[in-house]
Amino acid sequence: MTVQSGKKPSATATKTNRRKMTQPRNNKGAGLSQAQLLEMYHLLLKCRLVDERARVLFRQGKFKGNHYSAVGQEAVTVGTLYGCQPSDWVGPSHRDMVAALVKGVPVKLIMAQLYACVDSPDRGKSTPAHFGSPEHNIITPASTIAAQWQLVTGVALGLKMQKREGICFAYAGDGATSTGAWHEAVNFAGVHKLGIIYVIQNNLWAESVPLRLQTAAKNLADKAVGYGMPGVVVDGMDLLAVHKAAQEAVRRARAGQGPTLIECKTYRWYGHSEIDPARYRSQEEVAAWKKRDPIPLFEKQLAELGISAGSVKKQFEDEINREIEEAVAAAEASPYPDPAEAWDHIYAE
Ligand SMILES: Cc1ncc(C[n+]2csc(CCOP(=O)(O)OP(=O)(O)O)c2C)c(N)n1
Ligand SMILES: [Mg+2]
Repeated sequence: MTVQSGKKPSATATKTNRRKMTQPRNNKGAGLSQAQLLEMYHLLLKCRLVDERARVLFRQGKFKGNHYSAVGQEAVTVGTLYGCQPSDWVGPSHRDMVAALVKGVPVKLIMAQLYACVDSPDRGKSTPAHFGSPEHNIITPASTIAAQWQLVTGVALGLKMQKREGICFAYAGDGATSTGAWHEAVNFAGVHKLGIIYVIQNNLWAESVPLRLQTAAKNLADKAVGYGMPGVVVDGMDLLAVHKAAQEAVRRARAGQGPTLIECKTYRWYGHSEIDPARYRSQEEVAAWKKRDPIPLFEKQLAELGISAGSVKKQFEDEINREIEEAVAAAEASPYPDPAEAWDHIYAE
């Protein structure tokens, strides 16, 4: 059964209850304290600013390869990963470079990866979109769509067999759900009750393929029924709704009750990558989704909880931009690894 989650927040708080809610205790704040809500807001802004900067750097020719922007999808990343533990594992897709920020990775490492610097976690080996970091339990994205879910599922099986702490978060798009690898992974996790939160970022497009040519199913989360796990549909622009759905999935995973499939209805503002002008979709469609920008939506929710985002926004943006500037300067000053290193970490020694 698919559960619908993420209805729009109800009535605006009155002045009196707004004052009372400076430490939100009710359900509207998803059980989060004011400090936690502001931390989420900071992360939302950080994901946006780092991703936008990566787009500019790529177009300036500062790094090679490509960039797959997730601008517009930040509420999915922050909402699902906020509160994850260092022992948890993340399997991002090609679009989820900024997921690393929520896992606590400094911007400096991400820029080092984009520039293929000697100090990037993989020492310049992977394509820039494929950020992984063993130190942070982030699995380098597999280029083959949905193969990443098989890798994450394998990690979850390993954690279970070795009785190790931690759960896994796996990310993929709507297009990935049509591949055999996707179904094999989800089926296996259902059978073995693995601790995984599977997150589908349904942004309506897989490169130029629209969702209507991808599936006849009403909701992608309905596919969960076939694999014996809960399937949840959530408004992927609503940070608190995503977080609430994810927290229930996290609770199940930590309790050994198995995986959950969460479908987040979202949208990528830009083309599939920076070399895609996205002429296959209408300007009206893009404009309609931009109106549902997750950042102002969250600012409105904060206001309803008596928290003024406006009073901290500039300070947050300044802090983040400073970190970005330092990271870019470090990456530009850092050399490529020695070409002889290309053979390292390929064969067991
Ligand atoms: C098996 C396979 N087929 C095709 C590709 C090329 N490819 C890379 S991303 C992508 C689109 C994926 O769409 P979706 O899963 O919806 O994720 P999104 O890019 O929208 O985040 C394709 C076709 C690939 N990497 N692997
Ligand atoms: Mg897609």
